[in-house]
Amino acid sequence: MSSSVDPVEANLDPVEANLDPVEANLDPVEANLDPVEANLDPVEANLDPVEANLDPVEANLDPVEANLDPVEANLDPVEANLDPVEANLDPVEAKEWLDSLDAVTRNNGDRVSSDLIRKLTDHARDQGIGLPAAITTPFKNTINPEDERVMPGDLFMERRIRSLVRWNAMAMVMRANDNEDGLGGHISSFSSSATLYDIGMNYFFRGTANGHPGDLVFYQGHSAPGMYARSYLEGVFDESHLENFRREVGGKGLSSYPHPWLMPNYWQFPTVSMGLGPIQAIYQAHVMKYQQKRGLVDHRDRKIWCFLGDGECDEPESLGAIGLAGREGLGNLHFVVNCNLQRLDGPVRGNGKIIQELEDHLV
Ligand SMILES: Cc1ncc(C[n+]2csc(CCOP(=O)(O)OP(=O)(O)O)c2C)c(N)n1
Repeated sequence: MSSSVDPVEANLDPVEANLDPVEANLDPVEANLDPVEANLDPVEANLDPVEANLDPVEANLDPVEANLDPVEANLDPVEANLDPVEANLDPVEAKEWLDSLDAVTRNNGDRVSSDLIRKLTDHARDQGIGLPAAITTPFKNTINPEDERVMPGDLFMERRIRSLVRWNAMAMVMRANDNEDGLGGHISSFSSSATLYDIGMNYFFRGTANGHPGDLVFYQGHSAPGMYARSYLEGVFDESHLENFRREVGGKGLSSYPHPWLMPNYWQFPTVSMGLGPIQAIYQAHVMKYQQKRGLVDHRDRKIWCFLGDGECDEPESLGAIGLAGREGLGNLHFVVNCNLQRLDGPVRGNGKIIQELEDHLV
């Protein structure tokens, strides 16, 4: 059919009229045309790029949204924002493994699941399969609730004593700061470790009474105010000692930090230069074990406790000799790390996970 009439004006179907829909300015979707042939951007045309058979990279689509397997789409998993491990796994197979593990946990508990993973790991290692570095304990609570013992003491009285200790430590430091400009001293290290020390004092540390040689404790240097406040309640110090915090030179005062030269009858070890405590504790434990094994000194079941800060762990001395403790199996040594996530100059390892990172070194 030939006609001098414009089919659009004449309101004719352009397809029937055999017109190019692009020239006729028609929506190619309505005109039922292949957008690729019509040379249209499939995103504008609102077409599924998979149906339109377009390369999602050219179409500038997120392959995850386009529901494409990034491996097939030949994308860099990092650019595609995919976990590279997942990008390497068959998702169906991976899900089957995860479902199996969930079933074991549901039916037999966390511990059996954990043992199973350990067995699997040992098996893989025997086969020479490379494994990622492992974090091995559920740090939120390393003692399973069913294994927890009931605390034997009077918890309410212990809490009351702890509150008095905290209060006195705070008052002593604040007064020292008030009374003399630039004297310094702070309370935050002890604030975050008061309960740790309290549990140690009440249940674990042994003195020399009853003929026991006594445990050895390396206190975190900046937590000294808490130790003084407790000793005040025990009657070791009177108020004038607390009034002279950080002014021990005249005789009746308390040194800023632990040091046996400054307070010979009180402190056993110097600790405040960060890293000093932990490295001394490791070698102390090493020498004591050596003496014990050779029958030179009977230390019985003496323990060495080392309290340190999470920021302090960045000092090379802190963990530099920790391999020695592992190799020699120094079971007489306990590290207690006060992970309060802060240090004087900012957060501890800003974007890191300090508890897991330290666990990796220490467990
Ligand atoms: C070798 C050394 N460098 C610097 C200092 C100064 N300093 C005192 S406390 C502190 C940060 C301590 O942080 P952390 O170990 O996390 O203990 P917190 O007080 O947070 O419990 C620094 C850098 C120091 N005491 N020793």
